Amino acid sequence: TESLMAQCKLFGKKDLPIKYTSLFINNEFVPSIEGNKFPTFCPATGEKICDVEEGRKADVQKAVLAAKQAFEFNSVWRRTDASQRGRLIQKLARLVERDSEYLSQLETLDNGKPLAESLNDISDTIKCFEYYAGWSDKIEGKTIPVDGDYFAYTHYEPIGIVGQIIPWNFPLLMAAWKLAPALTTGNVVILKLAEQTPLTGLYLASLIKEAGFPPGVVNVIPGYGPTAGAAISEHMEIDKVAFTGSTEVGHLIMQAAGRTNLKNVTLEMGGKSPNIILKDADIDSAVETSQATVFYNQGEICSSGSRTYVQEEIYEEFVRKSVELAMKVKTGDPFHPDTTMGAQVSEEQLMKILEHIESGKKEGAKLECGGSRHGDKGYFLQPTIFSNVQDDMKIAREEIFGPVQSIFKFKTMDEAIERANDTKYGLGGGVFTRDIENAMYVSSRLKTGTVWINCFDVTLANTPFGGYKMSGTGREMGEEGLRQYSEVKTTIMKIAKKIS
Ligand code: TXE
Repeated sequence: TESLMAQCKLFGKKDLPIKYTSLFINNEFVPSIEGNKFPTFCPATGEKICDVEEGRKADVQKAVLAAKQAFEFNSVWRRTDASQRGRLIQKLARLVERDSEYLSQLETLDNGKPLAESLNDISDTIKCFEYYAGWSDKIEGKTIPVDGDYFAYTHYEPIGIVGQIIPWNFPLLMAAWKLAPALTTGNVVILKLAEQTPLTGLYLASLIKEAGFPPGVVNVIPGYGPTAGAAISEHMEIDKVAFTGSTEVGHLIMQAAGRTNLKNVTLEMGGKSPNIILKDADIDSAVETSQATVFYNQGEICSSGSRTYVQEEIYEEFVRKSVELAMKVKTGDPFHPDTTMGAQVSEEQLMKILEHIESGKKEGAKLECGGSRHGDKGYFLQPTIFSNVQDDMKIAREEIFGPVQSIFKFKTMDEAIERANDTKYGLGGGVFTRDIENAMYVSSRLKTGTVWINCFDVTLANTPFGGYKMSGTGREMGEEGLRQYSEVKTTIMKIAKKIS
């Protein structure tokens, strides 16, 4: 807390040094080719922090050339032992740890989330690098007992040049989720940062160089989606694109891959995750966790449990307790240690959330608390709760991506399951109950990539994460995450007179 107190004094001051604002190509920080720059803003004040070099198509091309060279046969990277790749990633984890105080401040400045949450992100970032570092020399193929005089085996090879496009809600952590599995499997990367939050990713680039990765292995491009992002997804020499962001842009990325070189695509997109509270649940814990999943990170979480389904017997009590709890949220200065909710990332996101709130009111949901902006500067919102939400309302169907809890009432478990699955999304889902049979019954019927039982939004480096339906394709994290960055090669060799 003492260190947090010291850090909170920084708020509003412009003395947090911003060290890196240019593109990172071939282990050098370089200006953009066309000389464009774009501003990045502090969401807590609405003020500009600094200008950043804006990467476009020509810069992506330059990064591809660097990556291509780094991936040539006999390059330093291709000749690096798997265990050494792991050591480099471990080193990167240690450097992030060394600079975690600075990185957390920079994240809070650029993204608007409370400092304690930025520190959590940094800790998860370190765990992600550590976890994948350990895999580097443990990714094993098979020998396969085939018929005839043949010897057959498989092994995993890197896919090659990988484009990665990340969002702004967990800027550093999303970079780690993308980089760690790609690097442990030996790929080379072009990482496009979100235009709203380029600063921590650029700082990370400097740590990548310091850790000792060879030039061209990781290239980092700050820039916009329709220019830099599209240049990646359309590039004929990029072998794979991994994306986290809106479902709308996910469509564009898959189309771009389809139009061009059919590059391998993994997508992690939006959600409208159901959270089912059965009447026998530990109600206080269910209230607290259900709220945390929609208020944490200002509600800017793809797997947020944004549809809270509560069984009718406990509905009134659940709503009342949720409102009481929301009253305790401390919104404001994200550098202040008491703050539990920071600012939305941008004015655009703030406006989008306010529009959703208006539509909820208009369509007849009951606004229990919040519903407006908080304060007169920055992009803050009051924590908001709607009850009596109906399944056909806009706030029940579309991703809000803000601190808005929608509480629905249901009668039977089967009804709740059916309504929970009635969505185009399928990222996360949850159930709160003390009955193990009901927990397993619901869990097996939710059409979602992850199900949480008596918890929500627990995401770990070791467990796969991703979506069913229009929430995604492919998985990140865990052993599954490695497969998304590997080609499996089968080798079949003729041998003389095979015996058993
Ligand atoms: O997302 P975009 P936005 C959801 C959330 C949010 C909504 C819109 O509901 O309110 O999406 O947010 C890059 N080709 N999520 O507009 O545009 C862009 O530069 C290639 C959920 O910020 O999808 C950024 O790097 N790339 C989500 C990244 O895509 C393109 C996190 C995400 O931005 C591109 C963020 C293009 N044509 C938003 N256009 C999650 N799943 O966690 C944009 N980009």
